[in-house]
Amino acid sequence: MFDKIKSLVAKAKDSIAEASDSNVLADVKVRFLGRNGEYTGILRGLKDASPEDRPTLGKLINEGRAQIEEMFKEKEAQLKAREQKLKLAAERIDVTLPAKSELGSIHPLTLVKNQIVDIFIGLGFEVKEGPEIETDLFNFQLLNIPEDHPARDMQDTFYVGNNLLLRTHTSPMQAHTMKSERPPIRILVPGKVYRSDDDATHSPIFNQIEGLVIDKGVSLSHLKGTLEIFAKSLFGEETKVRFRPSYFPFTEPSVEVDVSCAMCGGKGCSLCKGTGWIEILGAGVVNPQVLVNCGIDPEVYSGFAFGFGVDRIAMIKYGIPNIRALYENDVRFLKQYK
Ligand code: FA5
Repeated sequence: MFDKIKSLVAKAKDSIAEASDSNVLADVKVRFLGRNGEYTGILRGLKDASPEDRPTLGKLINEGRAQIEEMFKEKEAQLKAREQKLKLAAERIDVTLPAKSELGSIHPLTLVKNQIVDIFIGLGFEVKEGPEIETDLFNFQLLNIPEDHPARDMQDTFYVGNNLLLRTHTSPMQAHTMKSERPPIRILVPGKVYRSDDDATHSPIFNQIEGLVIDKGVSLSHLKGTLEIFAKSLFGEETKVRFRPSYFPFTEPSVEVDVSCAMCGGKGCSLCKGTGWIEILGAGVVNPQVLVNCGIDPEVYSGFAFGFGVDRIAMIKYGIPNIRALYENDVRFLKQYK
Protein backbone atom coordinates (compact mmCIF):
# COMPACT_ATOMS: atom_id res chain seq x y z
CA MET A 1 0.00 0.00 0.00
CA PHE A 2 2.89 2.36 0.78
CA ASP A 3 4.24 1.72 -2.71
CA LYS A 4 0.83 2.16 -4.28
CA ILE A 5 0.45 5.59 -2.72
CA LYS A 6 3.88 6.63 -3.94
CA SER A 7 3.35 5.30 -7.45
CA LEU A 8 -0.10 6.98 -7.72
CA VAL A 9 1.32 10.34 -6.66
CA ALA A 10 4.05 9.89 -9.28
CA LYS A 11 1.47 8.88 -11.91
CA ALA A 12 -0.67 11.92 -11.09
CA LYS A 13 2.42 14.12 -11.36
CA ASP A 14 3.14 12.79 -14.88
CA SER A 15 -0.47 13.12 -16.03
CA ILE A 16 -0.65 16.69 -14.70
CA ALA A 17 2.58 17.59 -16.45
CA GLU A 18 1.25 16.17 -19.72
CA ALA A 19 -2.15 17.99 -19.62
CA SER A 20 -2.11 20.42 -22.51
CA ASP A 21 -5.13 22.58 -21.60
CA SER A 22 -7.64 23.27 -18.82
CA ASN A 23 -10.20 20.79 -20.13
CA VAL A 24 -7.71 17.93 -20.19
CA LEU A 25 -6.50 18.92 -16.74
CA ALA A 26 -10.07 18.88 -15.40
CA ASP A 27 -10.49 15.32 -16.73
CA VAL A 28 -7.21 14.28 -15.09
CA LYS A 29 -8.43 15.74 -11.81
CA VAL A 30 -11.63 13.69 -11.96
CA ARG A 31 -9.59 10.62 -12.86
CA PHE A 32 -7.43 10.91 -9.71
CA LEU A 33 -9.42 12.87 -7.15
CA GLY A 34 -13.05 12.41 -8.29
CA ARG A 35 -15.52 10.40 -6.20
CA ASN A 36 -14.52 7.24 -8.07
CA GLY A 37 -10.99 8.48 -8.81
CA GLU A 38 -7.91 6.28 -8.59
CA TYR A 39 -6.43 8.10 -5.61
CA THR A 40 -9.75 8.38 -3.81
CA GLY A 41 -9.96 4.56 -4.16
CA ILE A 42 -6.90 4.15 -1.93
CA LEU A 43 -8.80 5.47 1.07
CA ARG A 44 -11.30 2.69 0.67
CA GLY A 45 -8.38 0.16 0.86
CA LEU A 46 -7.41 1.58 4.28
CA LYS A 47 -9.95 -0.62 6.05
CA ASP A 48 -8.02 -3.73 4.84
CA ALA A 49 -4.71 -2.49 6.33
CA SER A 50 -3.54 -3.74 9.72
CA PRO A 51 -4.65 -1.55 12.63
CA GLU A 52 -1.06 -0.59 13.52
CA ASP A 53 -0.34 0.57 9.91
CA ARG A 54 -3.53 2.53 9.59
CA PRO A 55 -2.47 5.83 11.27
CA THR A 56 0.74 6.04 9.24
CA LEU A 57 -1.02 5.06 6.06
CA GLY A 58 -3.83 7.55 6.71
CA LYS A 59 -1.28 10.31 7.22
CA LEU A 60 0.56 9.32 4.03
CA ILE A 61 -2.65 9.23 2.01
CA ASN A 62 -3.57 12.72 3.19
CA GLU A 63 -0.12 14.07 2.47
CA GLY A 64 -0.21 12.49 -1.00
CA ARG A 65 -3.61 14.06 -1.68
CA ALA A 66 -2.39 17.47 -0.52
CA GLN A 67 0.60 17.08 -2.82
CA ILE A 68 -1.56 16.15 -5.81
CA GLU A 69 -3.96 19.03 -5.09
CA GLU A 70 -1.06 21.46 -4.91
CA MET A 71 0.24 20.19 -8.27
CA PHE A 72 -3.21 20.68 -9.82
CA LYS A 73 -3.44 24.20 -8.42
CA GLU A 74 -0.09 25.16 -9.87
CA LYS A 75 -0.83 23.64 -13.28
CA GLU A 76 -4.32 25.23 -13.39
CA ALA A 77 -2.81 28.66 -12.79
CA GLN A 78 -0.18 28.02 -15.45
CA LEU A 79 -2.70 26.90 -18.09
CA LYS A 80 -5.12 29.70 -17.25
CA ALA A 81 -2.43 32.32 -17.72
CA ARG A 82 -1.37 30.78 -21.04
CA GLU A 83 -4.95 30.51 -22.31
CA GLN A 84 -5.69 34.12 -21.34
CA LYS A 85 -2.63 35.22 -23.26
CA LEU A 86 -3.72 33.26 -26.35
CA LYS A 87 -7.25 34.68 -26.10
CA LEU A 88 -5.97 38.26 -25.92
CA ALA A 89 -3.69 37.62 -28.88
CA ALA A 90 -6.62 36.21 -30.91
CA GLU A 91 -8.86 39.18 -30.05
CA ARG A 92 -6.24 41.78 -30.76
CA ILE A 93 -7.56 44.68 -32.83
CA ASP A 94 -5.23 46.41 -35.19
CA VAL A 95 -6.17 50.03 -34.74
CA THR A 96 -3.93 51.01 -37.62
CA LEU A 97 -6.13 49.14 -40.18
CA PRO A 98 -8.17 51.46 -42.44
CA ALA A 99 -11.72 52.05 -41.05
CA LYS A 100 -14.38 50.12 -42.96
CA SER A 101 -17.56 51.79 -41.66
CA GLU A 102 -19.95 52.77 -44.44
CA LEU A 103 -20.78 56.39 -45.05
CA GLY A 104 -24.39 57.32 -44.35
CA SER A 105 -26.48 59.35 -46.76
CA ILE A 106 -28.63 62.43 -46.43
CA HIS A 107 -32.36 61.73 -46.17
CA PRO A 108 -34.24 62.73 -49.36
CA LEU A 109 -36.47 65.06 -47.32
CA THR A 110 -33.41 66.83 -45.92
CA LEU A 111 -31.86 67.01 -49.41
CA VAL A 112 -34.97 68.70 -50.80
CA LYS A 113 -35.38 70.95 -47.77
CA ASN A 114 -31.75 72.11 -48.02
CA GLN A 115 -32.14 72.87 -51.72
CA ILE A 116 -35.29 74.90 -51.12
CA VAL A 117 -33.79 76.73 -48.16
CA ASP A 118 -30.69 77.62 -50.22
CA ILE A 119 -32.83 79.09 -53.00
CA PHE A 120 -34.74 81.32 -50.60
CA ILE A 121 -31.62 82.37 -48.70
CA GLY A 122 -30.35 83.53 -52.08
CA LEU A 123 -33.49 85.68 -52.36
CA GLY A 124 -32.80 87.32 -48.99
CA PHE A 125 -35.15 85.27 -46.78
CA GLU A 126 -34.28 84.64 -43.12
CA VAL A 127 -34.70 81.02 -41.98
CA LYS A 128 -36.69 80.48 -38.77
CA GLU A 129 -38.05 77.56 -36.79
CA GLY A 130 -41.09 77.41 -34.56
CA PRO A 131 -42.72 75.18 -31.94
CA GLU A 132 -44.40 71.95 -33.04
CA ILE A 133 -46.85 72.19 -30.13
CA GLU A 134 -49.07 75.18 -30.67
CA THR A 135 -52.04 76.92 -29.12
CA ASP A 136 -55.42 77.21 -30.82
CA LEU A 137 -54.76 80.98 -30.93
CA PHE A 138 -51.67 80.78 -33.14
CA ASN A 139 -52.58 77.73 -35.20
CA PHE A 140 -56.13 78.94 -35.99
CA GLN A 141 -57.57 82.12 -34.46
CA LEU A 142 -54.92 84.69 -35.43
CA LEU A 143 -54.89 83.19 -38.93
CA ASN A 144 -58.57 83.97 -39.29
CA ILE A 145 -59.59 80.30 -39.30
CA PRO A 146 -63.18 80.36 -38.06
CA GLU A 147 -64.53 78.41 -35.10
CA ASP A 148 -66.41 75.97 -37.32
CA HIS A 149 -63.65 75.36 -39.90
CA PRO A 150 -63.27 71.60 -40.59
CA ALA A 151 -59.46 71.80 -40.06
CA ARG A 152 -60.17 72.45 -36.36
CA ASP A 153 -62.09 69.22 -36.11
CA MET A 154 -60.79 66.33 -33.95
CA GLN A 155 -60.78 64.29 -37.19
CA ASP A 156 -58.06 66.51 -38.67
CA THR A 157 -56.09 67.89 -35.75
CA PHE A 158 -54.15 66.08 -33.02
CA TYR A 159 -55.05 67.79 -29.73
CA VAL A 160 -52.54 67.18 -26.94
CA GLY A 161 -54.14 68.99 -24.04
CA ASN A 162 -56.18 71.88 -22.92
CA ASN A 163 -56.06 74.28 -25.87
CA LEU A 164 -52.81 72.70 -27.10
CA LEU A 165 -52.34 70.87 -30.37
CA LEU A 166 -49.67 69.55 -32.74
CA ARG A 167 -49.42 72.30 -35.34
CA THR A 168 -51.30 71.37 -38.52
CA HIS A 169 -49.21 73.70 -40.68
CA THR A 170 -46.19 76.01 -40.42
CA SER A 171 -48.43 79.08 -40.82
CA PRO A 172 -48.58 79.82 -37.03
CA MET A 173 -45.02 81.13 -37.48
CA GLN A 174 -46.52 83.90 -39.63
CA ALA A 175 -48.44 85.10 -36.58
CA HIS A 176 -45.50 84.63 -34.17
CA THR A 177 -43.23 86.69 -36.43
CA MET A 178 -45.73 89.45 -37.19
CA LYS A 179 -46.51 89.82 -33.49
CA SER A 180 -42.85 90.06 -32.45
CA GLU A 181 -41.19 91.85 -35.40
CA ARG A 182 -41.88 94.95 -37.46
CA PRO A 183 -41.82 94.96 -41.28
CA PRO A 184 -39.97 94.52 -43.51
CA ILE A 185 -40.35 90.80 -42.82
CA ARG A 186 -38.99 88.11 -45.14
CA ILE A 187 -38.94 84.70 -43.47
CA LEU A 188 -38.79 81.03 -44.47
CA VAL A 189 -39.94 78.41 -41.93
CA PRO A 190 -39.22 74.74 -42.54
CA GLY A 191 -40.66 72.26 -40.05
CA LYS A 192 -42.66 69.17 -39.18
CA VAL A 193 -46.44 69.37 -39.06
CA TYR A 194 -49.15 66.88 -38.05
CA ARG A 195 -52.57 65.92 -39.34
CA SER A 196 -54.89 62.99 -38.89
CA ASP A 197 -54.25 61.82 -42.48
CA ASP A 198 -52.92 58.53 -43.80
CA ASP A 199 -52.76 57.25 -47.39
CA ALA A 200 -50.24 56.93 -50.26
CA THR A 201 -49.81 60.70 -50.57
CA HIS A 202 -50.76 61.82 -47.04
CA SER A 203 -48.83 61.07 -43.87
CA PRO A 204 -49.83 61.92 -40.27
CA ILE A 205 -46.47 63.64 -39.91
CA PHE A 206 -45.05 65.57 -42.82
CA ASN A 207 -42.90 68.59 -43.62
CA GLN A 208 -43.89 72.03 -44.77
CA ILE A 209 -42.01 75.17 -45.63
CA GLU A 210 -43.71 78.47 -44.97
CA GLY A 211 -42.75 81.74 -46.58
CA LEU A 212 -43.88 85.22 -45.50
CA VAL A 213 -43.02 88.63 -46.90
CA ILE A 214 -44.47 91.83 -45.39
CA ASP A 215 -43.46 95.26 -46.60
CA LYS A 216 -44.90 98.36 -48.21
CA GLY A 217 -46.42 97.76 -51.64
CA VAL A 218 -46.12 93.97 -51.76
CA SER A 219 -48.58 92.37 -54.21
CA LEU A 220 -49.61 89.13 -55.88
CA SER A 221 -47.16 89.78 -58.74
CA HIS A 222 -44.25 89.72 -56.25
CA LEU A 223 -45.50 86.33 -55.10
CA LYS A 224 -45.63 85.07 -58.69
CA GLY A 225 -42.13 86.35 -59.48
CA THR A 226 -40.69 84.81 -56.32
CA LEU A 227 -42.30 81.41 -56.95
CA GLU A 228 -41.21 81.44 -60.60
CA ILE A 229 -37.58 81.93 -59.58
CA PHE A 230 -38.00 79.19 -56.97
CA ALA A 231 -39.59 76.67 -59.39
CA LYS A 232 -37.00 77.27 -62.13
CA SER A 233 -34.15 76.87 -59.63
CA LEU A 234 -35.56 73.65 -58.19
CA PHE A 235 -37.05 71.91 -61.22
CA GLY A 236 -35.11 73.49 -64.14
CA GLU A 237 -35.14 76.63 -66.33
CA GLU A 238 -37.95 75.33 -68.56
CA THR A 239 -40.41 75.11 -65.66
CA LYS A 240 -43.58 77.19 -65.88
CA VAL A 241 -45.72 78.31 -62.93
CA ARG A 242 -49.51 78.49 -62.94
CA PHE A 243 -51.83 80.10 -60.36
CA ARG A 244 -55.31 78.71 -59.78
CA PRO A 245 -57.86 80.49 -57.60
CA SER A 246 -58.26 78.87 -54.21
CA TYR A 247 -59.28 79.65 -50.65
CA PHE A 248 -57.34 79.98 -47.40
CA PRO A 249 -58.83 82.04 -44.54
CA PHE A 250 -55.46 83.76 -43.95
CA THR A 251 -54.83 84.91 -47.54
CA GLU A 252 -57.01 86.96 -49.90
CA PRO A 253 -56.85 86.34 -52.79
CA SER A 254 -55.62 82.77 -52.36
CA VAL A 255 -54.07 80.54 -54.99
CA GLU A 256 -52.96 76.97 -55.53
CA VAL A 257 -49.68 76.93 -57.38
CA ASP A 258 -48.88 74.35 -60.06
CA VAL A 259 -45.58 73.84 -61.85
CA SER A 260 -45.25 72.30 -65.30
CA CYS A 261 -44.41 68.60 -64.92
CA ALA A 262 -40.64 68.13 -64.75
CA MET A 263 -40.92 64.56 -66.03
CA CYS A 264 -42.82 65.16 -69.31
CA GLY A 265 -42.19 68.90 -69.74
CA GLY A 266 -45.94 69.56 -69.65
CA LYS A 267 -47.06 67.04 -72.32
CA GLY A 268 -48.82 64.78 -69.82
CA CYS A 269 -47.54 61.61 -68.13
CA SER A 270 -48.31 59.27 -65.25
CA LEU A 271 -46.65 61.57 -62.69
CA CYS A 272 -48.86 64.56 -63.58
CA LYS A 273 -51.83 62.26 -64.29
CA GLY A 274 -51.90 63.43 -67.90
CA THR A 275 -52.50 67.11 -67.05
CA GLY A 276 -48.97 68.43 -67.61
CA TRP A 277 -49.14 70.26 -64.24
CA ILE A 278 -48.31 69.35 -60.65
CA GLU A 279 -49.68 71.17 -57.65
CA ILE A 280 -46.95 72.08 -55.17
CA LEU A 281 -48.22 74.70 -52.79
CA GLY A 282 -50.86 77.02 -51.42
CA ALA A 283 -50.27 80.76 -51.30
CA GLY A 284 -51.83 84.19 -51.46
CA VAL A 285 -51.80 87.81 -50.39
CA VAL A 286 -51.90 88.07 -46.59
CA ASN A 287 -55.47 88.72 -45.48
CA PRO A 288 -55.66 92.29 -44.00
CA GLN A 289 -57.59 90.79 -41.05
CA VAL A 290 -54.51 88.67 -40.19
CA LEU A 291 -52.33 91.82 -40.26
CA VAL A 292 -54.78 93.50 -37.87
CA ASN A 293 -54.87 90.40 -35.61
CA CYS A 294 -51.07 90.59 -35.35
CA GLY A 295 -50.83 94.36 -34.82
CA ILE A 296 -49.69 95.43 -38.31
CA ASP A 297 -51.50 98.30 -40.07
CA PRO A 298 -52.97 96.97 -43.38
CA GLU A 299 -53.25 100.56 -44.65
CA VAL A 300 -49.47 100.79 -44.62
CA TYR A 301 -48.26 97.24 -45.15
CA SER A 302 -49.20 94.30 -47.29
CA GLY A 303 -47.61 90.93 -47.93
CA PHE A 304 -47.71 87.51 -49.43
CA ALA A 305 -47.38 84.06 -47.91
CA PHE A 306 -46.92 80.57 -49.22
CA GLY A 307 -46.68 77.09 -47.78
CA PHE A 308 -45.66 73.91 -49.48
CA GLY A 309 -45.34 70.26 -48.66
CA VAL A 310 -41.70 69.18 -48.78
CA ASP A 311 -42.73 65.51 -48.96
CA ARG A 312 -44.81 66.13 -52.08
CA ILE A 313 -41.89 67.90 -53.74
CA ALA A 314 -39.45 65.10 -52.79
CA MET A 315 -41.92 62.56 -54.24
CA ILE A 316 -42.13 64.53 -57.50
CA LYS A 317 -38.40 65.14 -57.72
CA TYR A 318 -37.37 61.54 -57.07
CA GLY A 319 -40.43 59.72 -58.46
CA ILE A 320 -41.38 58.21 -55.06
CA PRO A 321 -44.86 56.69 -55.39
CA ASN A 322 -45.71 56.24 -51.68
CA ILE A 323 -45.09 58.86 -48.98
CA ARG A 324 -44.53 56.12 -46.36
CA ALA A 325 -41.17 55.31 -47.97
CA LEU A 326 -39.97 58.64 -46.54
CA TYR A 327 -40.72 57.57 -42.96
CA GLU A 328 -39.95 53.84 -42.86
CA ASN A 329 -36.16 54.30 -42.72
CA ASP A 330 -35.50 51.32 -44.98
CA VAL A 331 -31.76 51.56 -45.58
CA ARG A 332 -32.10 50.05 -49.09
CA PHE A 333 -34.34 52.98 -50.04
CA LEU A 334 -32.33 55.67 -48.26
CA LYS A 335 -28.99 54.48 -49.74
CA GLN A 336 -30.10 55.61 -53.20
CA TYR A 337 -29.84 59.25 -52.19
CA LYS A 338 -26.09 59.47 -51.65
C1 FA5 B 1 -51.69 74.79 -45.79
O1 FA5 B 1 -51.27 74.05 -44.93
C2 FA5 B 1 -51.49 76.26 -45.71
N1 FA5 B 1 -50.99 76.61 -44.42
C3 FA5 B 1 -50.53 76.67 -46.83
C4 FA5 B 1 -50.51 78.15 -47.03
C5 FA5 B 1 -49.51 78.90 -46.41
C6 FA5 B 1 -51.47 78.79 -47.82
C7 FA5 B 1 -49.48 80.28 -46.58
C8 FA5 B 1 -51.43 80.17 -48.00
C9 FA5 B 1 -50.44 80.88 -47.39
P1 FA5 B 1 -52.60 72.87 -47.31
O2 FA5 B 1 -53.51 72.27 -46.30
O3 FA5 B 1 -53.08 72.87 -48.73
O4 FA5 B 1 -52.26 74.34 -46.95
O5 FA5 B 1 -51.19 72.13 -47.24
C10 FA5 B 1 -50.06 72.59 -47.97
C11 FA5 B 1 -49.33 71.40 -48.61
O6 FA5 B 1 -49.00 70.45 -47.62
C12 FA5 B 1 -50.17 70.64 -49.62
O7 FA5 B 1 -50.08 71.25 -50.89
C13 FA5 B 1 -49.49 69.29 -49.62
O8 FA5 B 1 -48.35 69.33 -50.46
C14 FA5 B 1 -49.00 69.17 -48.21
N2 FA5 B 1 -49.81 68.25 -47.40
C15 FA5 B 1 -51.02 68.48 -46.83
N3 FA5 B 1 -51.42 67.41 -46.11
C16 FA5 B 1 -50.44 66.49 -46.21
C17 FA5 B 1 -50.21 65.18 -45.67
N4 FA5 B 1 -51.07 64.61 -44.83
N5 FA5 B 1 -49.07 64.52 -46.00
C18 FA5 B 1 -48.17 65.10 -46.81
N6 FA5 B 1 -48.29 66.33 -47.34
C19 FA5 B 1 -49.41 67.02 -47.04
